[in-house]
Amino acid sequence: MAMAASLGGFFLRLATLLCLFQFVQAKTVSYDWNVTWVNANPDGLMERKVIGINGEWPLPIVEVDKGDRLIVNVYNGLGDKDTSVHWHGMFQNGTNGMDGPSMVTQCPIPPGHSFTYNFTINQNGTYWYHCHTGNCYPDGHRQALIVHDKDAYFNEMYDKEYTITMSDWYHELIEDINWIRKANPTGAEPVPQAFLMNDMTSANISVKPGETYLLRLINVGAFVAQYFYIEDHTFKIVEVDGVYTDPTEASILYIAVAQRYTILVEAKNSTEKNYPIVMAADSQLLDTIPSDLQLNITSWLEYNAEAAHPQAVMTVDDVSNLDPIDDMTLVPHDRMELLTDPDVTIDVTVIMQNLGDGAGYAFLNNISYTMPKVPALYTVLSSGNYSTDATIYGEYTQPTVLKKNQVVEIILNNGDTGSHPFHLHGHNFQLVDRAPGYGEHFYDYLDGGPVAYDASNHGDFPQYPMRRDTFILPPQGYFVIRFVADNPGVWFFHCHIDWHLSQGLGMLLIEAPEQIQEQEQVSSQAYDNCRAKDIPFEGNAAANTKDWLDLTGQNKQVDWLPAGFTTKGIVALVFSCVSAFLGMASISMYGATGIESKKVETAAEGENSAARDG
Ligand SMILES: *[C@@H]1O[C@H](CO)[C@@H](O)[C@H](O)[C@H]1NC(C)=O
Ligand SMILES: *[C@@H]1O[C@H](CO)[C@@H](O)[C@H](O)[C@H]1NC(C)=O
Ligand SMILES: *[C@@H]1O[C@H](CO)[C@@H](O)[C@H](O)[C@H]1NC(C)=O
Ligand SMILES: *[C@@H]1O[C@H](CO)[C@@H](O)[C@H](O)[C@H]1NC(C)=O
Ligand SMILES: *[C@@H]1O[C@H](CO)[C@@H](O)[C@H](O)[C@H]1NC(C)=O
Ligand SMILES: *[C@@H]1O[C@H](CO)[C@@H](O)[C@H](O)[C@H]1NC(C)=O
Ligand SMILES: *[C@@H]1O[C@H](CO)[C@@H](O)[C@H](O)[C@H]1NC(C)=O
Ligand SMILES: *[C@@H]1O[C@H](CO)[C@@H](O)[C@H](O)[C@H]1NC(C)=O
Ligand SMILES: *[C@@H]1O[C@H](CO)[C@@H](O)[C@H](O)[C@H]1NC(C)=O
Ligand SMILES: [Cu+2]
Repeated sequence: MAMAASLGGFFLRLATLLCLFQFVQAKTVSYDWNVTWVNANPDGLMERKVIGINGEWPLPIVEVDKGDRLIVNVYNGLGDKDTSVHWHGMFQNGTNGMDGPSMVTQCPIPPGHSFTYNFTINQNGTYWYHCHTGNCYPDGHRQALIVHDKDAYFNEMYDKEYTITMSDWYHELIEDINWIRKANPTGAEPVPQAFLMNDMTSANISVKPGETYLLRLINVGAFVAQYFYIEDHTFKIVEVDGVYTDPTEASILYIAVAQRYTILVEAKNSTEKNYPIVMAADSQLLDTIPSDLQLNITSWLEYNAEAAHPQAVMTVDDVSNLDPIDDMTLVPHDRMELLTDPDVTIDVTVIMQNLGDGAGYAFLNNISYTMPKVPALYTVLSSGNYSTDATIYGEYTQPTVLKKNQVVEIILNNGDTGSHPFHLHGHNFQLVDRAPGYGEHFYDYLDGGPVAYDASNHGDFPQYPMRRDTFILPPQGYFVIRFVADNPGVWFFHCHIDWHLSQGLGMLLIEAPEQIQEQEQVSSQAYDNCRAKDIPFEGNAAANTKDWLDLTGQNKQVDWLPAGFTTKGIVALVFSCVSAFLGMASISMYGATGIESKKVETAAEGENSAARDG
């Protein structure tokens, strides 16, 4: 929106220092952010407390040029909540400690404390920033981050650009949505009360006849994927998650939370009409659809402010019958070739299950991610020559240690009937394989059982696989991705549906820990935040600095149901008792499946649910 232009009031200070580095002009963009509660009523249905910056909400869009240094001094003025900021899609190459996820690369910023994010940006395209401490961004702490590139191949192809965010919206504060509990054994996700475009229920995107517009589309929601189209207009995709694509014609997109698409739209030559820009929620994701929930949002390509602003005519059924473009068919403009066969393969399966407290949790294999007692980056930095031993990062972060420059393949199978947009920090990755097909085939495997990837029997991989940082795992299907471990750091791989992350759907990659030790510097301010919360910043996942391999006292997931399960048992359950699984698993059913029982582990101290994702 002309939002970018109206940002002036949103921050206390924007200092712009110009310096000349060789032949490249790079500058430093600095912000002071005071993060506080403010009130907002974006859907016109209910005013509520939201997380604002410098007294304002919607939050400021961050705009930088490629090569710039971004310095954001974040002060936590919330009073009652911890915070931290993740710069989604930024590689943080050499600055792992600036990545933002609490208990992965830093301690949370406690109320009354600050953390200065400081990193250079050598990437281009459309990104976003959001809080990454427990469930915090659905309370409004998320916004676009745009990296302009004076060399972009499509710069000459448009006249003006707009940023369009899409989001689901909840009326309750996240802390009041107590949903991981026995009374919700299926783990049904909270259903939003509204959907927003640019933090409003409709927006007017003003266009002039004959001109071409660059629209940067970002789903900053917590849960729900959105279909996007503009009536009577097609468009060209030119960028996906920071990766330029060959211009690719499309008429509808399916955008999961955390994904971005940048498109070129050519305006018509006449100003007679305004055209609906439609964002329609994928209602298949919703457990229930309240009758008063408006599933779609109409904004307008506004050619003529005086003319009518008609509502979209297509129904949600029509929309879901349309065939959004399959991101695997896109071609990266830089023609990076398929990486060679992997040096390391990580093969994990998404499972939703109940634990002993009767609540629904999420697992990769048999582990529901539970945050360590020491932020994993600080474990790397304090562990000396133990850093390459995955044991020290704890059992419940499911760590994999990678060696520098290994080709890594992740095979992700879905034993669950929901789709999961998975995000990897620190990289984008090649989209090597996925099933079932996209668009109208997306839900195909729901009719049968989960289908696991078979490395000895798959279709051809693309020669120039598309790359992105958030990729959708289809219901009961799989995907295969590859990347090179050329970015030393502790990187979180997790489902970006915030509800699923808090159920434990994530794991850690510890990439080139020896190089992390060589290059990473942590500020005293960062350690002060740990001290203020009594969080240890040395030691293994159990904060043991004496015996690095002794994890006694580590944070653990809630105990299994009394019968207990082994990985083998769960996978067998998922892949053989599918119809029962589809029926969504009553607790008594587990007892009846005759799975070998396993010794129940001793209860973890403290509150497990509070220890989940930091
Ligand atoms: C942050 O904002 C709050 C509320 O306006 C104010 O009380 C506080 O002094 C501010 N703190 C800083 C460091 O700017
Ligand atoms: C940001 O990082 C650079 C490089 O490490 C350093 O020179 C600079 O002092 C830092 N600035 C702030 C405000 O921390
Ligand atoms: C868009 O334009 C219509 C017609 O002028 C107006 O009623 C509506 O308030 C505008 N919406 C916004 C968000 O400005
Ligand atoms: C970033 O921009 C440069 C220059 O325009 C381009 O060559 C490069 O391919 C872009 N990066 C990606 C990942 O698309
Ligand atoms: C608008 O008119 C120009 C010049 O006649 C033409 O090149 C262009 O294709 C037209 N645009 C559309 C969207 O019809
Ligand atoms: C939007 O939702 C309304 C009901 O909420 C429905 O009448 C209308 O057909 C829908 N439009 C689209 C484009 O899905
Ligand atoms: C790590 O280094 C210590 C001394 O610095 C040495 O005693 C120990 O054997 C080394 N451990 C490994 C696993 O190399
Ligand atoms: C990180 O930087 C190194 C050079 O310092 C480069 O080789 C590597 O490709 C970069 N990785 C990423 C993901 O940007
Ligand atoms: C998960 O399964 C592995 C392999 O069977 C086992 O070693 C590990 O203890 C299990 N972890 C949990 C948390 O049950
Ligand atoms: Cu998920």
